[in-house]
Amino acid sequence: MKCLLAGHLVIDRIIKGSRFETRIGGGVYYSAITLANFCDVEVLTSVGEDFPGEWLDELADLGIRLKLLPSENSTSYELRYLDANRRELRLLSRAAPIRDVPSGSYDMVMLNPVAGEISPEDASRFKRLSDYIIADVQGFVRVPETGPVRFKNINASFLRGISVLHADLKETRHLRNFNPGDVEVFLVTNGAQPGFAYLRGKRYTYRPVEVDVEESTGAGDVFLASFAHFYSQCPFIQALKRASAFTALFLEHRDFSFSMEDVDKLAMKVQVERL
Ligand code: INS
Repeated sequence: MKCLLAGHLVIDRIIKGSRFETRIGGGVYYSAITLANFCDVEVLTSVGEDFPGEWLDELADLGIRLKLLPSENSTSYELRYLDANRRELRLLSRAAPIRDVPSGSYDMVMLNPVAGEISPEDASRFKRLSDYIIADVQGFVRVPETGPVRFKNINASFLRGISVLHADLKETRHLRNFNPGDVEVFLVTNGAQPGFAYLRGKRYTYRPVEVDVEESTGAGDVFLASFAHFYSQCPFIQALKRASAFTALFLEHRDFSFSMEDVDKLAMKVQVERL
């Protein structure tokens, strides 16, 4: 399966209590490393000279092909964790927008912007590259200005017709002209709390697997990417259970040193209910 992912790679500055860590991040990063376990992955992004070369090498070592658009700065966020699932986000700098929509066709295209780098108009152009379009709402509803992250309401009609859309519960309040039934699957996460999933407008709730972790950076991105993969292979409820289990195992290990048997075993514990 040939997948194209677009969005900014990020320099994440993560603060947990008195500890501070600088790591590679960005929705596209977590989604790409997830999909690299299953597919042929290409990432379209934009980074500045300040972006550590060894981080890009790590992605190349995973077999991920990078299409880098030049930029003066890189996108960087400060993530201050209040507890495992609550964080304050501050945009420190922002890379150039992603305007170059490639030609060609893909089995999957995922739009995972984090700071307004993909405009709704360009998103519509990306939609022509595949019949299987996946997107995350996060970078469309954030005001792309440095400082504490603020949200804006958007006309979300450009998202209609896509296959799988993810948002966290807070972000859903900023979608105008949009109903869950406008997309095939709409995944709504709420940290460690039960989330919602809509299949063609029909509402389900699921309870994420409990994990004892210090922070949950990338959880939504791993969940979305793993769901997108599983949903291309198996029915909706099974894909939802597997994605939830896969995400829990990733958060616990912070790598992919677990097997599909582990995923399937844990998936059996995920409760899904039709509402
Ligand atoms: C993180 C992560 C999150 C995103 C943050 C980013 O690395 O990918 O999904 O919300 O902006 O810095």
